[in-house]
Amino acid sequence: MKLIISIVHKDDSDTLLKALTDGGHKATLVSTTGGFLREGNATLFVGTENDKVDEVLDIVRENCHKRTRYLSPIVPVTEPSEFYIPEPVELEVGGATVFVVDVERHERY
Ligand code: 2BA
Repeated sequence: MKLIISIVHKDDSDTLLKALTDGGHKATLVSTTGGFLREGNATLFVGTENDKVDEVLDIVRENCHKRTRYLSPIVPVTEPSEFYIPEPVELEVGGATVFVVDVERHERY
């Protein structure tokens, strides 16, 4: 058995959750925060049999989209602001950051 942990953009999370459950997969959605942007994202946990992993990854790939984010750098306090015009930095975020982890044991009580 595997645990598939997918970190996705929060705007994709409801569609992805629906696609997973419509496909017969069990899933848990958690609201999370990215450490770099400090913005809300979403993490989905799917526990599944080994032979279903590719099917789950296909659903994640089909329902998550890459986005471009522009980050405004903080003006250094040492720079006189009239001489320093900060250029926004372009970042490509998502579609999905996925970890596939071996499950040692799974119990339901
Ligand atoms: P954040 O940490 O907020 O990162 C958002 C985006 O910022 C990243 O997109 C990447 O494009 C950029 N970024 C992150 N750290 C950076 C750095 N040190 N220098 C320059 N740019 C950086 P993604 O790579 O698509 O990641 C999206 C979200 O997935 C991340 O949000 C984080 O919540 C999670 N994530 C990504 N890699 C991870 C990892 N190895 N472990 C745990 N979570 C991860």
